[in-house]
Amino acid sequence: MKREVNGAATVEERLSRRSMLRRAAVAGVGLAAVSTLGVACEDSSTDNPTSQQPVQLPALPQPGVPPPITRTQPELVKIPLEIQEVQARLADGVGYNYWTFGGTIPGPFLRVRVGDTVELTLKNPQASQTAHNIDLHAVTGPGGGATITNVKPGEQATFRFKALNPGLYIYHCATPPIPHHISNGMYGLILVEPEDGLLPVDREFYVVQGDLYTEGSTGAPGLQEFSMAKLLDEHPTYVVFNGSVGALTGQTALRANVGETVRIFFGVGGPNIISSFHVIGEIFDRVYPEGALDHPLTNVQTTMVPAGGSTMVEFKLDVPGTYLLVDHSLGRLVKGAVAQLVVSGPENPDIFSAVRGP
Ligand SMILES: [Cu+2]
Repeated sequence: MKREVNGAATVEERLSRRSMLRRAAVAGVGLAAVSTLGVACEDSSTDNPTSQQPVQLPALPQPGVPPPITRTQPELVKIPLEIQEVQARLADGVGYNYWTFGGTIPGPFLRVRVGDTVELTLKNPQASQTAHNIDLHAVTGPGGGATITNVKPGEQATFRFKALNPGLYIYHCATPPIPHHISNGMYGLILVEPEDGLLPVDREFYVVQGDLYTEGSTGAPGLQEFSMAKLLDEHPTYVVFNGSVGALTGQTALRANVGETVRIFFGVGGPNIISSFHVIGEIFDRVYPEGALDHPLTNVQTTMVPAGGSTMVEFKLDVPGTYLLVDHSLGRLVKGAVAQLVVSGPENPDIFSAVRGP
């Protein structure tokens, strides 16, 4: 009996060592995120029963941010939203069957004004595999709209709500099993602007964190299946900004110039993981905690964002270079939780300069 136990332990140790090595390889790439971020795919065929050949799938497009609202009176705002279930890139060599609002993760940035009546139509195309709905946290009413918008493939539904409370709110699918729908990409942000609008800034960015659970381990190649067991254990395979590893890096990095003030609308779709949101090399001049727009904090390093919650941060850019947006639970960097903000412009040696390098 002892031999068997020891034998089993040895195999387990060996598998665990391999897994750690693979993760370390991935971590190396993660830490080199400034240049080439991506989860490297090491061949895991020897120890991973779900191992497959790498797949090269296109990345999902990135959603934009509509301009600030300039009108001073409430309106009826009609929002058509179509669900899209799409196969796309999760990481280098890794694919996933995403479920989305409008074909992007996060879904479209919805921007209305307090007092507006919103008429939202949710359409689920015939080609979909499953039913969906939408729960917007900006809604006052049962299910946040989910009870009215349950749409099977080929159906559509419309409901109206009055935006009573200004703030930055998550919306998500609430069809059971809800965390599966959220994990697959069904979340986004709706901004309800206060009557006087927001402070003017030079640029606005839209970033939402989410956690994914796949049968294969982090970086295991191929089209990966969803793992309910890992979701229930709250052991994500990936923690990402905007749907996939490296979605906001390289060609699709956030970009701004020295001297500009930027705003990041940041949400956590989850379904499980809370974010310690931080920008390496910057200090948030203003943080609007939990998406409450009334009373900003000033001079904040890291702000906590709950699952199903948001924050809005603003800061002025003084020094050029590449800044990393991270969840400061930094193990998640290895799982994809990093984006780049590339700042161009003249050096500012009064604020930052090397005196003597290595
Ligand atoms: Cu759904």
